[in-house]
Amino acid sequence: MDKASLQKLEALNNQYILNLVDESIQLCKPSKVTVITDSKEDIAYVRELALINCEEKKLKIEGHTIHFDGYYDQGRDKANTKYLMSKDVDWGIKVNSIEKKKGLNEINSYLEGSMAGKEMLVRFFSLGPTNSIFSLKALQITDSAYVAHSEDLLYRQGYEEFKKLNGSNDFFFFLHSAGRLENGVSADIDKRRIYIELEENRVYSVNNQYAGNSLGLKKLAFRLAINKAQNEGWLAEHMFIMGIHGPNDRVTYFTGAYPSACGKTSTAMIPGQTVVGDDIAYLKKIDGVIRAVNMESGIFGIIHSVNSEDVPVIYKALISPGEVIFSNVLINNGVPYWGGMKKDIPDKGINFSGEWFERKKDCQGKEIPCSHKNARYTLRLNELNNIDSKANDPDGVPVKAIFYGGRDSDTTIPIVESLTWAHGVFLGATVESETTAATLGVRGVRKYNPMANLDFISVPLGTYIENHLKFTKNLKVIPKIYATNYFLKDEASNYLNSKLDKKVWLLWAEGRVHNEFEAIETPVGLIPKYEDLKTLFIRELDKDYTETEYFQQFSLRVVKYLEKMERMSKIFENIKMPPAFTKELRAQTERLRETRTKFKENIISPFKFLDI
Ligand code: SPV
Ligand code: MN
Repeated sequence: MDKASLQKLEALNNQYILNLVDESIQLCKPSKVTVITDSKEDIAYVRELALINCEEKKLKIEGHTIHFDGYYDQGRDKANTKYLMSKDVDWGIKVNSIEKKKGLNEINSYLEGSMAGKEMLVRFFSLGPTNSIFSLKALQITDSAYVAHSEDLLYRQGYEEFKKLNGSNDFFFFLHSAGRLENGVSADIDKRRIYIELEENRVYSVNNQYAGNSLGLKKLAFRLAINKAQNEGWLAEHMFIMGIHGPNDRVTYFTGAYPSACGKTSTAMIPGQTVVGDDIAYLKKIDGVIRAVNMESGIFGIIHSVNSEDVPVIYKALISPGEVIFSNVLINNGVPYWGGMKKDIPDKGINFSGEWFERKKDCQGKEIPCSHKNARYTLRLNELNNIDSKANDPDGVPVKAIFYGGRDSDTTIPIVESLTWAHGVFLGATVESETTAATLGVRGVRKYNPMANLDFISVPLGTYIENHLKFTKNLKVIPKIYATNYFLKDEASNYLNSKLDKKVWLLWAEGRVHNEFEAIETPVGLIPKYEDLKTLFIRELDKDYTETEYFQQFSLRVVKYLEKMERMSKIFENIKMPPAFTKELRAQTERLRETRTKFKENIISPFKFLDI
């Protein structure tokens, strides 16, 4: 370590940090160590280093770069992400863990000498806005300038924040090495490991580059935060935060949890609305009001299907000068291309498989698409023209409603308002979705995903849900809760809604928050009235919304719903859940059964609930 770097470390006056850096150096044996502060020069150094290291390459448009992850490193590695546990815990859900000593020995053996001949970067960040009670500090050590550069775009600088710790060890620590590289990508994928030590607030990650695995601050810090939130009585959630712009310049803040590729970012990007965050929110009760901050300050978003029609705000940022990292897309002549961009794709170029040409097959004979389904863009939120003016407010924004969205072709209606907070928690806890490209493995299987958080819940499920149930204690205003499903299909497997319809659901919910619309009570919750949707479709989308469409979308598929309840009963049978939750599940099933008996139909028209 040179003198300047050492001085930067010492200026923090924190022995824990010195120890951690020292231990990491002893273990990983880098040839050089550089400490990065919040200064412009230091941040520019990281950006340049990613180019010098060839982890990123410049593209035609100013500020744009491309990064490739290895062919087998294109999504979160769930199987090799494990908690280091010193005692057995009944999580209620399947959670990967490994005995602590054994796990530490294993990962240390992979980290041993992993930075030989490489440069170690030491970085400081703030999760959540700086100068805020929400802010958590994060120390990242990595040998990947791409990781460090991505974190510059996605998180707030925290070197100055760390000074405020006054020597305390109350921060998260992440040690990452991409491991041995071949052609610029992690070569020892069989030794890819991501081990989380909850008690120590530490994560070790090795032999990977895909950001969901390598960037400590994203899903790994999120797991640590869920655990911390649980102990301190707040919520860390897989949620966007957005400002919905209603009539008369009214802005109403919503949060929303959706499993990967279920429409989360596209909801947060709906034209006319403003975005505070698109992935992870911290929620705290302040003076009887739930307030939320985006723990990030940028977006690591799926690029597939981002085009000028469907997600114009992001598309614009992706074709304008500014700092953007593209990953795992197709590059031809310095220009990025990806699936679903609604433009002609060249028949050759460089992509995540190397030299690519149309109909290229992998070694299993599977055709390689031009861009990976989980290819991404990384950019700062302030590159977008829909960033909310309170996006960096240290006090966060007041939350008036919460959305839970699943992906389900045959059961749940497009939008429903919960009957109560506890019913809303139940709706969130019973979200189902199909698997997506953001995780490795099979796609298209219906999976249960409570609060879209199954992959990240780092406390027993029952305790996690209990934390939600009791969150309304001492609140002056209780937010409304909505469940959405943008993926409902008819019998011929056609989607019943267009991609833009979600704008109407959101504005309906916004109106509900302000008591502007009545709702129809059904056994599964409160649904919109046809006339209100008709008005909103005309106002927002200039579209004539027919009674037939309403009938198809909002009919209660009671038999399918009962099947879902059966699936849920099976799942929760062996999980220790709070009594209030079990009561909701029983009551929901009972209401559906009664309705079925009463109407004697498998699918019940929404109009039939009007005069009950
Ligand atoms: C998600 O999959 O939910 C993401 C991307 O936001 S990742 O960083 O891979 O988790
Ligand atoms: Mn996510």
